[in-house]
Amino acid sequence: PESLSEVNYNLQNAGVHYLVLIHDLATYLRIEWYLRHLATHPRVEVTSIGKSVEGRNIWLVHIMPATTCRGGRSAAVMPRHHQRQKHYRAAKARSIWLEAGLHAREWISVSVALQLIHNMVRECSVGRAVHVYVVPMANPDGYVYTWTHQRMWRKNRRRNHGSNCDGVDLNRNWDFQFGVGASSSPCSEIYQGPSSFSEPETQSLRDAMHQVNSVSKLMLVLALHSYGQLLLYPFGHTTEPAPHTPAMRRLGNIFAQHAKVGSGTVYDVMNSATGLYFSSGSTDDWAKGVLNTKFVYTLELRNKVTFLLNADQIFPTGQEVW
Ligand code: 0X9
Ligand code: ZN
Repeated sequence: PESLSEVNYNLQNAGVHYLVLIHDLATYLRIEWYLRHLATHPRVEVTSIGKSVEGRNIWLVHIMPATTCRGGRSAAVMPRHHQRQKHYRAAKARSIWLEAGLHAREWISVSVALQLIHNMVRECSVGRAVHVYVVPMANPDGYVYTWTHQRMWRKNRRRNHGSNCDGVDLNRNWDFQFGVGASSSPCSEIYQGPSSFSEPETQSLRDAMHQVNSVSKLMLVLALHSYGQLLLYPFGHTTEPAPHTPAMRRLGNIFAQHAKVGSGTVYDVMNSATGLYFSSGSTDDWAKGVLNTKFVYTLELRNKVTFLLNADQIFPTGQEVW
């Protein structure tokens, strides 16, 4: 996208007639195609953790520790997850969980997750001793709907029983302080659903996170959202400090400093109830309150005024998070 105007200019200058057939290739199908391609990499496993309301797969990308990785693709015989764990470490392995695209219209979060995956797979220096798990598109039905019907759709695509309004806010549907900072009205943008974990998307995420946490302890859970340039730490239902708040603040400030130095983008590091608004039933609060994960954040990406970013913002946003 950053060279689009230059390409247009050069084609016009050279008198070349051209026709734009596809305005943006970053569609749902294109992303699935990329994930299928990614699965052929020796350090990567791509699995479906479940299906959405409309039956789409929810993909989980597992990037294995890079302990024997020396760059390139030479490590073609690198053993898979279970074999690998016993030969490289006696202690329990550790892991990181990244979630993106839980809110349909927050496209930049999906793009950033894909960039992070790409960089991690390419660079051996990262993830030497940790398993990295990424769900790049946690709400595929909503994502597709924002391309085909309504750009500003937020929720999943549940047809709510007894209502003309569709969708459940998947970041209000988790079973931690369920219903405290959310709406019980199906027409609300922050509709919590009929009960906690009523939705297949949140059920799949919950089960996969439990599973990962039991095999390799989750040290960091990071939920990518937009917008606002905020790094939020739990909880959302209270301004009372969650466990490990000083540590979360310290690490959060390191992130913010580096983002600022790298690209000048200012991220504020705050408690989510203070920094944004009161809300509950979210991924981050569940990870902190139920899994007791030490480092938990919601990262509200660029920018500070709108969900709609110019295409030339995609790459630099990924870079500053990387
Ligand atoms: O409201 C949300 O779900 C998140 N903001 S967004 O604009 N992306 O919708 C913030 C969630 C922060 N975390 C908690 N409140 N637990
Ligand atoms: Zn969001």
